[in-house]
Order: sequence, then C-alpha cells, then structure tokens
Amino acid sequence: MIEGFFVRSRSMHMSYTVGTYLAERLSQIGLKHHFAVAGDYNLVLLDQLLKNPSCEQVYCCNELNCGFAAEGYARANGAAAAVVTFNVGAFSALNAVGGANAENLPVILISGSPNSNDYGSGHILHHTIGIPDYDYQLEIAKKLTCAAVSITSAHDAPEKIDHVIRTALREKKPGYIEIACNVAGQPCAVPGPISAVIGHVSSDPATLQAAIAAVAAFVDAHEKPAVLIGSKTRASEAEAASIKFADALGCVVATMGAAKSFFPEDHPSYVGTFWGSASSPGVREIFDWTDSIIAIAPIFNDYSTEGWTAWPKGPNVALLDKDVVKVSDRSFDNIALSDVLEGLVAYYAEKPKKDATVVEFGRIHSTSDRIDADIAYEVAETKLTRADIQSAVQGLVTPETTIFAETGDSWFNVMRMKLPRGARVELEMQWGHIGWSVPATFGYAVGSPERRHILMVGDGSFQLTAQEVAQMTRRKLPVIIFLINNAGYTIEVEIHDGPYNNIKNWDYAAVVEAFNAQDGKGRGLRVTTSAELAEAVNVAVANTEGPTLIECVIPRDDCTSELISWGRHVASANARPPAQ
Ligand code: TPU
Ligand code: MG
Repeated sequence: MIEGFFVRSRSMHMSYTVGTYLAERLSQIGLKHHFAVAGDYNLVLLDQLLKNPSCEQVYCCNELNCGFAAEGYARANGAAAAVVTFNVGAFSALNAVGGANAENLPVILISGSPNSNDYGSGHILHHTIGIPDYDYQLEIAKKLTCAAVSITSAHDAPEKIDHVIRTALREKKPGYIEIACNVAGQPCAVPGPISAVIGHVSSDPATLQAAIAAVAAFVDAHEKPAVLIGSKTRASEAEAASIKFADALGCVVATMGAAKSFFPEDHPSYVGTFWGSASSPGVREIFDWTDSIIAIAPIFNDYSTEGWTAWPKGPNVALLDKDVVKVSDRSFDNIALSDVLEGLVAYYAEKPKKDATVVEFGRIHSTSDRIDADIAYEVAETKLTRADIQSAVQGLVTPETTIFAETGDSWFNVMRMKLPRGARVELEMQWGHIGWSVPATFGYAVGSPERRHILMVGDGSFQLTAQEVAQMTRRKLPVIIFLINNAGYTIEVEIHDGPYNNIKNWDYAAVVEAFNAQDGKGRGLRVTTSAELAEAVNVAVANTEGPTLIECVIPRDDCTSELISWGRHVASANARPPAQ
C-alpha cells in the first residue's frame, strides 16, 4: 500500500532518475534515436534510456561503429549520442569521437562507469587495465572533447549533463559523460527549461561592426575577389548566409573538397571544387587570376592544400571562420559567421556587383570538359571502368539524395558529381578514418529515412567496418552501396606503393547475403561489365527493404586523374627532408 502510494505520488510529480533526465535532454535537443552497445557498466543506464519512447535505442555491432553511426546521425540531425561500456567499449568509440572533433560534429559519448563505491577503494575491476584508478578514461576524453564529466552522484548530475550538451552544441564538438553504473537509476532533479541548454550566444556588437567594416574595406580594395567555401560552413550555421553573401557580391564561388554540397551547385556564381590540380576544370585558373579570396570557414591541411601547394594565405586572403574573422593583420573574435555575412550582405546590397571573376571564368572555362565526357555512360558488355561507376552514381542523384564518399578514389569520383539543389555529399576528410563511411551512412540513414542514401566505398575501407551493413539490414534501410573492388589500397598506391597496399580479396556480394540469415532483405551483386552494372542499379532501386551492395570490379590503376596528381603532390610533401 505504502509503496503503491509512493510510486503514484512520484509519477504525479514526473520524477526523474539520472538516466531519464539524460534521455529527456537528448530528446529535447531533437534526438529521435541514440546508438548503443550493451555492457554491464551501462545496462541500468540503457534501461533508463529505454523509458523515454521519443528517443529510440539503436544497436551497433561494435563501439567504433557505434561512434561513427552517431557521427553520421549528427550530420543528418545536428547532434547525436552513443552509449557504450567502460574502457573496452569506450576506447574503441573514442576514435570516432576524435573524428567528430575533427569534423565539427556534436556527438555526445556516454559511457557506463564503475560503481561509485569502487572509486578510491583499491578494488580492481574487470574491463580496466588492472589498476584501481578509474579516471584515465575521463582524462583521455578531456583531450578529445570540448566538455567531459564523470557522474558519481545524482546530486550534481543535472548541471553536469546540461554543461556537456550545451557546450557541445555551441562548439559543434563532441562531449563526454560517464555515469557510475549504480547512479544511472538514482532519483535526480527535474529538468528545467531546455532554453538553458540550447540558447545561442549573441555576437559582441562592437566587434561585429568592426569586423564587417574591416572585411568590407578589404573587398573594396580589390577588383577581382573570389569566395571559397570551407568544410566548417555547416558547423558555423552559415550555409544560408553564404548564399546571400554570394548573391550580394556577385563574384565566383568555389567549394573546397571537404565542403562539396555546402553551396548550391546550380547557383550562377558557382564554379566547382578548388583543390589545386584536383580542382574542377577552370577553377584553379580562376583562383590564380583572382586578386583576393574570401575564405569562409576553411580547413587548410596538407591534404586540402595538396601538399601545401594550393594554400590560399597572406594579405590577399580574408578568413571568415566560425566565430573569428582575420583580415588585413586584424583579428576579431566572439562573433557568429552568419552575423558577419549578413552585415556584409546589407553593405553590398546597393553596390555594383564585383563580378570580374564570373566574367573571366566564362572566358577561360571550356564546356567540353572532362566531366561532361565522363557522364556519357554507355551500357555495353565491355569491361567495367571507374568512369562507368561514376556515371551510374550520377544517374541516381536526386535533390533528396545524400552520397557518402569514403577516403580513397571515392573522394575524387564524388567531386565530379553534378548536384541538383538539395543533394548532399558527406565526407570525412579531416579525420580520414577508412571504414568510417559504412557505420556513418547507417547512422545518417537512421536519422533521415526520407532521403535516398548512396555510399561509395573502396574494398580496403569496407573491410574495416563491413559488419555494420548488417544493421542496415536489421532496420530495413535501402542504402545503395557501390563497393569499388580495385584489388587494394589504390589511394596509397598513388601516394607510395608497396606490398602493404595489397589486400585479401573477399566475395563482398556474398558477405551481404550472409548478413541476411533468416530474415534479412539485403542484396549483394557482383558486376564486371557496364551492362551488369546497369542491371544491378535497377535491382538496387527496386529493393526498398534493405541495403543493396554492388561490388564493382575494376583494374587496380583505373582511378581518376585527380587522384594521380593529388597523390604525387602529397607524396612530395611527405618526403620533405628534415630541416637543417
Ligand atoms: O579507392 P581506393 O582503392 O583508394 O580505396 P580503398 O580500397 O578503400 O583503400 C583505402 C586505402 C587507405 C589506407 C590504408 N586510405 N588511407 N589509408 C590509411 C589509413 C589506415 N587506417 C585508418 C583507420 N585510416 C586510414 N586512412
Ligand atoms: Mg581499393
């Protein structure tokens, strides 16, 4: 009787535990799913999370994949969460957390952790390295996230959870929460309004005005500006403002490799990818011709600058980053990129267009370029080529399509795609973990079931994370996978070859069939001619109840010309001798 009364009165007041508090916050920030792998340090927490029906639990085959699934989900949905067990699980997931950091995605890693009584007790616990010191996972997580907390008491759990989620959303970086296994089910405070967690920080008004004036002065002082869109534009929430800025300025706009699809390709100012010798036709030349570059949220690393050979820097480059502007030896911080761009839009609204680069691009850019030639896709009983695969993918792209492209020649193939407005490309060029794309596509597809999902992945990369195709099968996700079987690590072959670039061949199509077991509807098809590829694409489109993997067999050196030239530049940068 007394117990029944107690339960009723608690539910009338919407009682919370640490776990249900966390679930409430995850669902309030828009997560309809979280990803998980079970382990005894997190089982009570998983029970608590299951109590919230608006944030479904989705399982992965291992914790690396769980982290990458969350990373992919964050790409579709703005944020994500992955729940794992202590050390043995979390250490694998931390690799993906490093990736989320590099890729500017707010992924919350949640780890079950030891019973609070075991901290400081001298007890040795399973799954640990065998010392009675349990803070080393937290210390590692601190290096890889923007906020990391350990919860060993329900008392301070709410503010710790809110701190991590708030910081991750603001910084667009991963966060980390570990919860002692005996604390996850403990009663805790009721959540306050979610605005405390998701509220935006305003730009500093004086700095904003000064930054806008400095960029305007920079642009006014030049005749032939060009805009370069970088991969942090999405994390900066500045995609829409960049389009308005391009409209107002009227000069050419190129995207960096990692920012493919972050600017509409049907926009009159859009010229293609800027990536040194791997640029779209005419783009490198127009960037050579320009007298100034406005770089929006770029990441200039050895890969994106083609071994430091195509690195826009110096006094003719204005850098407009997520919350910092650097122009003409001045620096302004604590300002939102979209506010800066909106201010510039207002400034240029009544001014003549700075369209010299658009006019010149029209002169130097020939329409009979390589990309159009590649799109002529001939269905024939001829040996399959890389160009056939590129054309087949291109033929599937709709405004509702997202293409994931794995590290390897898939990067350069996808650069050649012509995207209708709405189509998206997802790349992991800063972290560059081969195998990322399989679980990330899975997570993305869970978060955006209304879209068409295409994955281009090499044979070498696929071997790292292949088992996550089984989760696509489990959830009946109709992902179309183009697996490029070129018998090895061709991207590495083009950088530096050796026996380590050869891999054991698999029957990839059969692997997917094996994942079906009794109930799956995945399809695996192996193609060696363009006619077989065309047939397989039809099968893939018709299969709406599971993934379809098309194993595309091509020769080892049948790669894009961009990979060859990019590989040569990267090899030169790697081979620089030590400075004297
Ligand atoms: O198209 P292709 O043949 O270049 O792609 P594939 O077959 O997926 O080969 C990728 C080869 C590759 C390696 C081995 N790309 N980068 N790496 C180095 C590497 C090793 N381990 C991890 C986790 N990530 C890496 N990028
Ligand atoms: Mg390969």
